[in-house]
Amino acid sequence: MFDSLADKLQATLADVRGRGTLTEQDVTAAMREVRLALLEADVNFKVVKSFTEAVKTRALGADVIGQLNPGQQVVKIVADELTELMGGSGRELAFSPRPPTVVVMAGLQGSGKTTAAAKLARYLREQHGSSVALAACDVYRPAAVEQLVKVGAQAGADVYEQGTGEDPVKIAAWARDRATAEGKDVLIIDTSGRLHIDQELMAELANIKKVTSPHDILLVVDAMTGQDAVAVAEEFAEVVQFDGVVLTKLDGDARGGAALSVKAITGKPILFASTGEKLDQFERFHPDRMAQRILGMGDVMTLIEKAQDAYDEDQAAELERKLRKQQFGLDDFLEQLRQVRRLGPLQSLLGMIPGLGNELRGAKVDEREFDRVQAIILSMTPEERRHPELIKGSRRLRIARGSGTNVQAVKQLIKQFEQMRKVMRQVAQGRMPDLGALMRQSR
Ligand SMILES: Nc1nc2c(ncn2[C@@H]2O[C@H](COP(=O)(O)OP(=O)(O)OP(=O)(O)O)[C@@H](O)[C@H]2O)c(=O)[nH]1
Ligand SMILES: [Mg+2]
Repeated sequence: MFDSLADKLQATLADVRGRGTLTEQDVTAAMREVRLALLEADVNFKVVKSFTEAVKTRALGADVIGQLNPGQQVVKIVADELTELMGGSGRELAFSPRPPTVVVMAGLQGSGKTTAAAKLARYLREQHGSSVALAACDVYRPAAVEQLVKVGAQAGADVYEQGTGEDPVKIAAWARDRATAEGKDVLIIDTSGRLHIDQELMAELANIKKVTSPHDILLVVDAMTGQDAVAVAEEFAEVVQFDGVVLTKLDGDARGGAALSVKAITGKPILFASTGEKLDQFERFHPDRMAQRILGMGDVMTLIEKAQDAYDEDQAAELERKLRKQQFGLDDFLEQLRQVRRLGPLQSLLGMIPGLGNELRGAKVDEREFDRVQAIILSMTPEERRHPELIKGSRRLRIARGSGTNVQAVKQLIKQFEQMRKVMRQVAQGRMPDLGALMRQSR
């Protein structure tokens, strides 16, 4: 996502970043490029104008602070302003002290409301341990109730439904009472969408709001529709007070215009971002991390969180013990690779590592490489896996044959392993490894 914007901004700012001194002309020229990049990304022109003006004013007025040179300062100002533009520090759902917390999902037809409702339910269950119920208040589309029942079950949430014969406002009120009676922490109400905003839809939403007193009304916005999405959000904001935005289909949005404009135009923050059809492709939206991702500063926090989710703490402790005793072998290496694999496609992970992202984004990661590595390690004896330094000459040949690879591949793998072990020792000793240097070495 945001690929072309990211490339353009990074190119412009790479130029500025390296400079020791910056003149007003330099800043003006850089801002012209930034302006073009944002407009091409389909960011609302008013937003672009105030954004570049804010950056320019701050850049020209800035004193030389701390360790940063003027070029680096401009980059930092752009990052700060991008963060502000997307909502500053970001926010969570407004949990009610008296459960159930009620959340209403609203939005145009096909924006992703039903999917997002189930994703949010799953997220709340996993991240907050909440018990969640979903209310089926879309009675107009024939298959809408079944769809919610299906995704709700996948998300581990109860679905409260009364088929399609009942009035949605009545269903909402009934669902609220039932969620209270059953002691649910959160009730998420799925509503129907329309092709356009119409009075009927708005009246229905207003009535659902009246009978359920929701703590958050979330507007679900399809990022792929760019400026249209923002216009819709603006119209909604005029008629129904919503509290925050769920941005969907970011995976199909190469430009990023909606993400960058919606907060500035509606004044409402983006709470969550959806990046695919699967239920786990959903995360809290962090403006600061998104800004850093756009500027190629990586997204280490998201990466760390993903890693923590997939990581078993006992295994981590065991690993640390082995590292300390210098017993980290190829079996452990293989286990690490398997862990990383569980995080998701390598391609998407690479984009989150600072400095690597941009460089490697175009490169194709070959997932089959993993299978090769696995085959090689599994062709070794347990002794060899513990002491890879034993692997020479005839052993190397045997392993290559056993794994259906060649001697060169075995050599390469052991070299990579040694490098990884070195890095891990540094990390265990509290030193930050130089990832950039490591990548250059291993090519
Ligand atoms: N690629 C991608 N597809 C998504 C995402 N979110 C939803 N979809 C797909 O978009 C389509 C519409 O999603 P729904 O959740 O049914 O949308 P809705 O707003 O409930 O639609 P209506 O109930 O008809 O108004 C489905 O095919 C989803 O799988 C996303 O983040 N990425
Ligand atoms: Mg729906």
